Amino acid sequence: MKKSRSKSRKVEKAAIDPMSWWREVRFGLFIHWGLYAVPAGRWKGKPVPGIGEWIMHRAKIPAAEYEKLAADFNPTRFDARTWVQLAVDAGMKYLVITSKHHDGFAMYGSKASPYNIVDATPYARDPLKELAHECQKAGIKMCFYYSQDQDWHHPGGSGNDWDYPNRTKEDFARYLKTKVKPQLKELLTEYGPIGLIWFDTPWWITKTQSLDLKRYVHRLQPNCLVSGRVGHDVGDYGSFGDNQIPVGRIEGDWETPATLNDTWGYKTGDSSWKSVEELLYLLVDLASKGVNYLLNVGPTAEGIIPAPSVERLQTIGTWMQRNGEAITGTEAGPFPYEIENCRFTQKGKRLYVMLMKWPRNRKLTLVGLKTNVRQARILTAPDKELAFTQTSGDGPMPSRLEVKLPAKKADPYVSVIVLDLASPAEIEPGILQQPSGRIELNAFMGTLHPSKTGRQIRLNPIGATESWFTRSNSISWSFTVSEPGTYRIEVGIVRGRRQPKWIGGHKLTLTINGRKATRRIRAQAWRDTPRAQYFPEAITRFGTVTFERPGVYKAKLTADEISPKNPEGVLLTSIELLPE
Ligand code: JFZ
Repeated sequence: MKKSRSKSRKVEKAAIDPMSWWREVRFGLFIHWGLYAVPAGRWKGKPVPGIGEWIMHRAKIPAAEYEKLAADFNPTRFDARTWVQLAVDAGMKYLVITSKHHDGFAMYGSKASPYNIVDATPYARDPLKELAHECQKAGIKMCFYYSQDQDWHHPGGSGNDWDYPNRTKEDFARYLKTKVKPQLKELLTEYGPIGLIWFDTPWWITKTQSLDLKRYVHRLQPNCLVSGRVGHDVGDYGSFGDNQIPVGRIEGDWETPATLNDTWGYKTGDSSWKSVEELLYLLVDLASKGVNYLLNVGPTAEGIIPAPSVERLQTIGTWMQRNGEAITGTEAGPFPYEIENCRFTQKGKRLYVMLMKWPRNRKLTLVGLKTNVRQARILTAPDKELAFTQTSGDGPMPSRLEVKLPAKKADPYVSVIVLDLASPAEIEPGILQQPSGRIELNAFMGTLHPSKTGRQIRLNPIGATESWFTRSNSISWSFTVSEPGTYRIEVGIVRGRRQPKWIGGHKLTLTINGRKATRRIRAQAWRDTPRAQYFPEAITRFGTVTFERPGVYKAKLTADEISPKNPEGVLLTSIELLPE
């Protein structure tokens, strides 16, 4: 997978690693709140498609018209303590709120621009000051989202081509100097200690300007982190795309921003709320991969967080109060790949096994864990030891652990089994056949064979292939079969970040155990993964393969034709071999 991006920043004054709190917390509250909550997804009586905070852009509303919304923005029902308590009760340890989104409106009392909630609205109070105070009292980190690049109200900001079609690079540099840096200085000198600045959409900004902003933030508050979207990979940690989730454990420090429905800013019409199961599954999935989960709410123009958001966060909080030990302060699990129905985190010699569904056979079966288990318990029933058997690996048969489980699942949503080990978990290397018989050839577990010239196959941040545009690139695997037999072959191709919807069309050839199968990539079925809602993975069936005996086998995937319609090339996540 992509090499670590977290560069340990040499900060003379900071005695501790500024990243340490961030790695500890794992779970934060994102808040998108601004003038866009007033129209709430409708303009001139008509619904405006897309995410709510983009209404000015989607409806091409002139800045002179949009700014009149300020006169109607009076969130009298806002209560900072209520919002912060919601985060605390949900087990969230940092709060990131929009101080200025792309519409250019500052949600705090800014002297650098009169276009702000204190000077331009009847509310005339500074909600971020009140939130900062409540966060400090509650002991959670106050953080600010700041759109450093897009600013649809400023002639120098990017993104508003309908009012400012002739904006130049010099205008943009002036915008950074006269609005962005003065506002960052206000946010970093008037609101107490700030955990991080969440920059966004680095479209126009140059690498020099990104580095300058990062250094500016660190000069004002050496321990304040800078998100990956400051641009040009110079952030203190990596930011995935919205709702983007890696396909396996990932090196370095990464965060996934995610919505509870399909919008960040409030929209009256968006009721596509995710279920608590989905949200908890994402929490444990991301924690198992060492990724922070920044989950968003979009408050109304009155200052109220919508009830469906509150209900979900409260239910997550109940789960966190019982099981949070498996999330907060843990590291990514020891398995580099996803295991069906299980996600893992670890802390020293303690391994947390998080079960999405309670096994019908009342057994937790794991293969590949080399380390001896000393004790097995249910996290929420620590006094009751669970019986287990453990066998070491022998040739093509990997080590195997079986833990006997009670009939009743430990939690209505995700149950946590604690394994206390003789030493920190050690995993058998390579691709192992799972207890269900499934063998998964993940792209990030394969060997890439880049072409000698031209664009070369590589892994993208989520661990799928990208930049695979020519036939001279390929990928191969070596894997262990424990159970001889015949297996269905399913190739998974995911939607790319720059594609409005999933695109197939490639013609690929798989050579496995001496047989070749060539297929045109199309969506014969869809994989059920945590990524599916936003990044669907289509399955193309490549027939079957038979293994006569246990042992190590090889596979290679080559491209005969690559569809030019796909701007990111062949986006392979994995090939699954499933028992017939
Ligand atoms: C950006 C904003 O435009 C949006 O309004 C919201 O604030 C979100 C959290 O961030 O949207 C993005 C930015 C980057 C990607 C996708 C949406 N990306 O990299 O795929």
